[in-house]
Amino acid sequence: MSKFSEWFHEILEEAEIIDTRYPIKGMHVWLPQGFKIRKYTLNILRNLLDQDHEEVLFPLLIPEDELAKEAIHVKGFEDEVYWVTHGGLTQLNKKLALRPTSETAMYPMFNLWVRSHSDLPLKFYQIVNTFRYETKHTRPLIRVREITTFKEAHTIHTDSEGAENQVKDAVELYKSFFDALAVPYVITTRPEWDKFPGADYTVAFDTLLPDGKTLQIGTVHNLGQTFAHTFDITYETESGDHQYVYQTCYGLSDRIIASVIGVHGDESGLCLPPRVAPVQVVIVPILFKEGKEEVLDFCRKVEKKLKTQSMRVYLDDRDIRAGKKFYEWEMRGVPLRIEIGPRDIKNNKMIVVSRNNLEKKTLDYHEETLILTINTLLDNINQEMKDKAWERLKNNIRKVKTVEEAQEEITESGGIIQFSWCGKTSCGKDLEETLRVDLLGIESQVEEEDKCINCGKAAKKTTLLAKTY
Ligand code: PR8
Repeated sequence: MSKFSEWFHEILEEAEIIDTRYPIKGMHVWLPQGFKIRKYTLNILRNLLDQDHEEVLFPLLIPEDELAKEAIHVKGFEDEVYWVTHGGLTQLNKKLALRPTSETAMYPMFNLWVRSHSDLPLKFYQIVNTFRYETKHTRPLIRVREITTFKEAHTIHTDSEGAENQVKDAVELYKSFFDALAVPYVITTRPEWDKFPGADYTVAFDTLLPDGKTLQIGTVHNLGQTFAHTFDITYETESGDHQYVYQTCYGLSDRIIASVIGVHGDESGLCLPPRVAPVQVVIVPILFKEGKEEVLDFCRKVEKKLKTQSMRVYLDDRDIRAGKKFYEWEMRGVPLRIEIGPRDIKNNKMIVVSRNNLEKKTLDYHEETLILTINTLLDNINQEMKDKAWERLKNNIRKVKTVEEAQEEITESGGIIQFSWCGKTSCGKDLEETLRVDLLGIESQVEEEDKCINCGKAAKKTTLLAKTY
């Protein structure tokens, strides 16, 4: 197990995010602290989606014949489906699948819902659990068999341009979402052999974890008309013809939480972006025998004041050493700590410590401007976390000109390798095998003509590869 992997498992336990002792492999329990981080993360996501999507909720079970209808899709998932075969002691006539994703649950209903061009576009999403019998090594939040936080959006359009534009919109939406979490990413079009089963193409977001491996944290799929044909989803055009729709879908999972934890954490533990931290500000009174009540009263006043702005504040007045409290709140990733002692009250001062860099500052205390001061500090923390994470990602993308160079970089530094590729499947797969990595995909068109690092033929694409989770 790598050092990061160990750190990750330990912090999930120590910060009470997930309990991994549930007796089914790949299925875990969200603990209250983890559940809160998840809730605030989903609040950001819902706010973004609700601007032009409708939230819905479909059943968990999918009849076998519906799941089997779309041949390419079912082929992609056949090894991963859990089946319900019995109701009590009675064997079911028709097996029921636990959704691995909900295309085949939703699209038979879309067949009933979509009538006229004037109904379109339609944009739905749901946040549900899905089940995938993963055979690769499972890891909490990263590769699970019950994905507890599966956000899936599904859209329907009259023409291919509509679907194409929706892919771009979804990419923008995910950018805003990951920016709010201060999580950096690379965006690529996945190679043919790694696209979503049934999609025309797949665009993916990957982030880099501290051990130099990338984690796919979001995907956007252009489904074209494949599912529309399979599920006979048509609309009446203005002139009265019937046309098949165009569709997209895009998904996120528990990995969004894994990325927040993995990207920002450090040797002191979690480091949470203010917007998703269950406690954003902790107040620690510095108590001496004398003047104890006065300090506590003052701290309560500060707590009350900050709470009026619905800031998530906690006054830690437990009767234990302040140092122990600092250690604990740092481990839990609370973005800002305020320390107030008797001398500070006398001098109209307070000490603030930012979790992201553990820097300590003494500030003037003014009741009127307290909220503004704290909000500014939280905003700065978010920005600093974002800058630092982006810098680390950028510093770990290395351009190579030869396969040997790629090999060297991957072995010595890990991270993401940028190179030129002719675009042929055979060359791409060759590289994956030789280097024991995954091709993340095509980043952009190379401006100048270049040569494929594998076959030496003309290359029109810059591509990224990495060791992946
Ligand atoms: C779709 N259909 O399903 P996708 N554990 C954690 N995260 C996972 C796992 C797992 N076992 N498997 C996949 N993910 C489309 C889009 C509806 C919505 C993550 O797409 O199969 C992937 O990293 O690409 C991906 O980002 C997301 O779930 C969506 O899965």
